[in-house]
Amino acid sequence: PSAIYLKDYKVPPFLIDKTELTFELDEATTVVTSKLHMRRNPDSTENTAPLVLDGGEDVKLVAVAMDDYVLPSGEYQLVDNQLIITATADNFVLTCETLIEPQNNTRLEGLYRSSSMFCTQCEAEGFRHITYYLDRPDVMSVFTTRIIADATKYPVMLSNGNEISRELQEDGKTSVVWHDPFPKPAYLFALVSGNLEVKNDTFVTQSQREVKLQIFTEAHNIDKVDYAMEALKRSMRWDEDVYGREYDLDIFMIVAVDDFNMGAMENKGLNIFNSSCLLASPETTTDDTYLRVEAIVAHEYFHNWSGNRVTCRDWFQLSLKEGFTVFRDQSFSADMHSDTVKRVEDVSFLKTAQFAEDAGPMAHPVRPASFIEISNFYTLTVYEKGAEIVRMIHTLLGAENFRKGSDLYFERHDGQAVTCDDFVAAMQDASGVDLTQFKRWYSQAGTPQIRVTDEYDAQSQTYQLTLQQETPATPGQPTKLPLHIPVRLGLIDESGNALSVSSSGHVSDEHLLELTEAEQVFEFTQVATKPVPSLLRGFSAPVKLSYDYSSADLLLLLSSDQDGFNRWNAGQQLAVNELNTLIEQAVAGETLSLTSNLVEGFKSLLQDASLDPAMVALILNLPSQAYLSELAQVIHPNAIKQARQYLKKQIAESLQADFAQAYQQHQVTGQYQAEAKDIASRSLKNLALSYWLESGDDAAKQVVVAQFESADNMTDQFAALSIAVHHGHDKADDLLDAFYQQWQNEPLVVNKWLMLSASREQEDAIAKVTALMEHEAFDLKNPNKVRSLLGGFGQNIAAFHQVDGSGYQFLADQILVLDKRNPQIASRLCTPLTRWKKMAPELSVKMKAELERIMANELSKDVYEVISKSLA
Ligand code: B3K
Ligand code: ZN
Repeated sequence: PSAIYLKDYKVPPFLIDKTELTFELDEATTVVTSKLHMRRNPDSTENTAPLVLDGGEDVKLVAVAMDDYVLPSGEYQLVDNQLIITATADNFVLTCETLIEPQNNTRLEGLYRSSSMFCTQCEAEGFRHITYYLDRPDVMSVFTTRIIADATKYPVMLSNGNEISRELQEDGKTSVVWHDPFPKPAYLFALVSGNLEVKNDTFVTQSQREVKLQIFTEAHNIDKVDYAMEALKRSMRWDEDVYGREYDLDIFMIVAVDDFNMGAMENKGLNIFNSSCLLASPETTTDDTYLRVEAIVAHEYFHNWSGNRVTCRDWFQLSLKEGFTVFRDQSFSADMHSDTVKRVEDVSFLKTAQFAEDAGPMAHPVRPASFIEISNFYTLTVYEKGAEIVRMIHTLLGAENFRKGSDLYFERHDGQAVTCDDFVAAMQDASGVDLTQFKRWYSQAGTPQIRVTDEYDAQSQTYQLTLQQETPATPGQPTKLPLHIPVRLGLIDESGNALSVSSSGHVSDEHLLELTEAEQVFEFTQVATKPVPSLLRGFSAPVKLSYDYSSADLLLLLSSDQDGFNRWNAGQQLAVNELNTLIEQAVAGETLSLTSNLVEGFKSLLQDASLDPAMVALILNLPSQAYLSELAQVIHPNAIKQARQYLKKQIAESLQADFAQAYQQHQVTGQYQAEAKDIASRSLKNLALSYWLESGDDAAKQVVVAQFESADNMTDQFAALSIAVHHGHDKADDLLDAFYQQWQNEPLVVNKWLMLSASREQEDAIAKVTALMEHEAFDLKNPNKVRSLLGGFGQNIAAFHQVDGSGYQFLADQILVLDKRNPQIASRLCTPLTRWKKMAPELSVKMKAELERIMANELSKDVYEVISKSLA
């Protein structure tokens, strides 16, 4: 397999003005007929280039004709899944008939079967598995789609746009035609057909147009779509209010499918969702999942403008739509719930997972310069770091100018396929803010590090901050240039009061510094007393910032900073410092002992009634195994685990009474609601319960069982179960069994059970996971189940990191099996193994050996790219 490069981009030599498709649906063999109204692209210099259409090894060409002239086999070639026609006119209609096999499509790209229905997934390059096409996002076409099927089996037949006809044919089949007036690239094409139930609603847009809203599921799930429907309406309203964006078709449809490689897909007018990201009910869905459903419904809806009306020129520009849309959905969720809680959760995820990616062998810029398989680049870097870039633009421009910029972007590029540069240019042109240097964020990989030192002069009441930035080398990028980094900060005095100080003639208790040099000094005057700096408020840039805080400084920030995000961050830093000391002790084989006053800090948090319980829970939740691994120079998984367990126990024992009390205090009464206030109480209550049980109090044991048995919602029931499983409750086995018995007919709940069971630390964990793969609840064909079971196993530190390498071997075996069925899923499973260089030496060699074993096989492009780059 070979790489393709951004620098080689050329405009397409041909365009497709209209695309007419006919699907004669059949499980075994579906006939696809396409009529492509094509012409040479006047903007291309390659005016004698042959016509090259993309296909797939699973597409069988039956016939091809040009303007009704059926091409004999000598007048076209099939090479490497491409259809090549040398002699073409300037304008012509190309007709192709192809055969595809939906029921044998295990990659879940193109047209495939999911339980009883037909559905599609075409992003990024899935359309070529349906028929030969110019399968690239800068070829935008107006689609008309005819679906012919047996309506007794498949009464619902959907595609993009509006339904324009439905008729019964002479042969007894039904023929339905859909027309989408908005030109779109093939990756936004969708088709769904099945025996589905529908929930209907309407939305009246700001210009008073009535839009029909429909959510389709299989019959047994239709009672779980109310929350998604409400979330959709909130998203539609929010996009009008905040971005001035109105929905443009008369109908908007969402379909839930059980087998889906990712979360969801923003096909024009017909979003397709993984059922795990759409369905919700209090009894079966946890708070986290409720929020996720809302965020993903919003995300896919927002793509209608940021992605569909304005799309990407090429796949290197993926973050143009993904980074921007993630920023939009994050802002939406913040507005619906708590701004600070949302920011903490997003940053925590970024620092754990995206920072690890940016420091690993697959590190790449937000706008990658090359790839072997684009599916591998739907990454945390493109999505989450991409969103941070847009957020920094928002910070640098201010809300008002940012809105002017987004208005200009949508107006200037409506109906076009554009680049990240076009996005930045609109922001710059609308605001007058120079973003030239800022654009380096798109092309430089790696997490920048900022070192901060300070100096206070009491006499002149001046305070100086020196900021140095450096971005580490990443694969293919040995040296880096300084970035344009917004650093939001405030200064506080020793009692925790905000200091109003002057910087560049501007007096305020908060300032925005713009770091653009490798080293820069910022001066503040009128600083009455030696301050403690509260740096990078709200995490104003995706960087690793270090400043030599004392424990006392951190406790002060934790208790008094005006910025809620930085209070959390100070708490995290205190815990990280303590844990790192414990990890060192564990690695050295010493007896563990605490060195800081973290416990006292936590005690006052628990007793501070003025705080949002959600924030208290977030702060008391110890830094994860994964985050500590990201921070480590060399990862010692067992030492990290030991350190976390020890610290948790110390805190639990010291504050036993406080946790017992917090548990009682934060009970939620009344009907279940997925709203910030209740979610906050449940999160603190359940966190308190986990500490309380860890403290060894027998009363807590009974409370765990009682909560499991009496809970009227999945959040509380599953929290009780997880606590029992992870804290060695003697009833853990019974509860796991009871849970399965209760929920065996709810696949999404069973998936949670699979994940929890696989993550349970036991002597014979690998055998247990192997047995689960044979369990009736497991199905290798279903991506959600694979993710649950193998994802859970990845969190099972003792099992996955067995010193004999058997955990790695087990995962490698599964990757090899899955690669034959579904390369995208196989490739994603490789991630834990790619971290081998950072592992403790005895583990590192074992991991590497498994990578080499995988590499010795015939691999998909997807897995090949990840494994070969990891070994490089
Ligand atoms: N755009 C899709 C992702 C497509 C998956 C590619 N393999 C979902 C989203 O980001 O909205
Ligand atoms: Zn997206």
